[in-house]
Amino acid sequence: MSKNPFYITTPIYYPSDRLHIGHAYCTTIADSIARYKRLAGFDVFFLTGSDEHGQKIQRKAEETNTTPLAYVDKIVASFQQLWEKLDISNDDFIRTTEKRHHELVQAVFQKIYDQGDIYKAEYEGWYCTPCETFWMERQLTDGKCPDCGRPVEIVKEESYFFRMAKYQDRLLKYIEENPDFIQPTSRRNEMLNFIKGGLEDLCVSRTTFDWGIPVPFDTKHVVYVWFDALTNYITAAGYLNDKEKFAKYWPADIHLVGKEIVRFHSIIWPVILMALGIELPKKVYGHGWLVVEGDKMSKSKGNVIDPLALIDEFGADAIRYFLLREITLGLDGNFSRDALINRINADLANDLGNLLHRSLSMIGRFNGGVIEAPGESEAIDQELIELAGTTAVRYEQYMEQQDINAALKEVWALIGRTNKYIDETGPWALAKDPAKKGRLNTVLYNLAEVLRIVAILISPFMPQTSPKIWRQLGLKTDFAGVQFNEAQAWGRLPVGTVVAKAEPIFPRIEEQPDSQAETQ
Ligand code: ME8
Repeated sequence: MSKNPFYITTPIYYPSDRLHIGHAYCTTIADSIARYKRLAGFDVFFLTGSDEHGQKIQRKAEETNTTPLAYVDKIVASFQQLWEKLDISNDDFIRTTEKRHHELVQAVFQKIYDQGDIYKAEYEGWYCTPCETFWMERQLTDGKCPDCGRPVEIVKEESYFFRMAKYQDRLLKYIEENPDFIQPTSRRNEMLNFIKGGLEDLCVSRTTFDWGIPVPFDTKHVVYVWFDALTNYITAAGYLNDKEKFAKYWPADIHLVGKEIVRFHSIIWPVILMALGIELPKKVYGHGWLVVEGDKMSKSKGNVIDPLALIDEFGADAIRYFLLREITLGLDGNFSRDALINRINADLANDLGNLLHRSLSMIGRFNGGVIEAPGESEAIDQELIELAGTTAVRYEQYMEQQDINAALKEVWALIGRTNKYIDETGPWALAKDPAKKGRLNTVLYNLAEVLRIVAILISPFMPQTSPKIWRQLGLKTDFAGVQFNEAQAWGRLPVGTVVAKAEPIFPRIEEQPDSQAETQ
């Protein structure tokens, strides 16, 4: 039976600088959704990449006396290194400087021009280079970019324009008829208001610099970097080049992006697709921003958090867990070292780590490491088994709505309940009484079984931890082949399994909350 396809993307990040924890946040969310979907049996295509053209990159290269390509090559290598260390399971990495993309952008631009939706005129207005965005005088805030607050510069040049205004009514109707298209709802409302304010035709070429894809029929122009960048999503899906792949994966299921670029993805991108006669993506999800100790990250403030340093210090899974658990998707969230350490100690070392350690130690001590067949059962066991069942059901519902935070809370509620189950059933007391052997076996089996289920449920978030738990439980199957439905069925743990010696999976971090070790 062929699997259902699922296509998810992150923004393609600018290689103007190394990536920070905010980029790692977005990519971790997308990776967790992709991993969950694979676990649930989907044929997943997960794409990330780099957005390498434009004035901002050209200027950065000039400042460092290198060519733009040499400049981005180096930074893109650091992206790839970061994704590897963070255990990101992307299926493709697209660079907009690749031939496959260059050719596709030219073909798309030509097609839209040929059908009369791109025309030549003169652009006179403002441009924010850091955001690579055109603004009209009336849109500026105190003469500055309304998105980032930085100075804008005047641009006056011959340009090609894309007839966005023509598509305004169709776009509005589409958004109104598809309430899921822009999420969360707050972003959807913003976009609806923006469109109702009137769409202007968009300037889609530049002539005052050359680091971009030349307009095929007028090569003194380069294609506007956002037009070029957005198209990456169809390049990688095989548009015009791989019919079968494109038919399978397009339309994308989710474009996950930061809230500041929802506008590009839910207005400019759909109109490009409408002009091409291609279906629109199913969902554009705008996640919130990560701030650091309450402040926006910026180089000038010196508070930019390097994810590589954090991974080296705490491990990828701890960082992934923190980002996913601490911040509710769609809302802004705070990154602080203290909060990170608290989460590692409380949730990972204490709750999860102790559950594993206590359970395996008891199976070792009382049953020689063998998971015996359960004996007598009591109401408290039934309650635990039911909770494991409802946890998997709710988890699935939350993950289908991309509510990762809520899914994690469910898993931790099960972990918390199971730790309490140990205290309430008191296996150490049962072990002293030979008449209670059957009861002891039931409790120990249930503990191991909850851990088996937990290992599956946390695997999209903590891909290195799950196989460790699996191995410690003595399970012989390869964790990579596990499917989500195995977490929904109680009693899959084979009787007779011999557990390994308990090894701590998350050691406690002993650091005073006020100490400031280097993470910058
Ligand atoms: O906008 N908190 O690239 P970019 C959370 N090239 N997420 C953050 C963040 C923060 N503080 N800072 C950045 C671009 N991000 C374009 C995209 S797509 C066709 C082109 C994440 O390098 C967030 O997902 O500026 C945001 O949308 C993205 O990085 C912007 O990355």
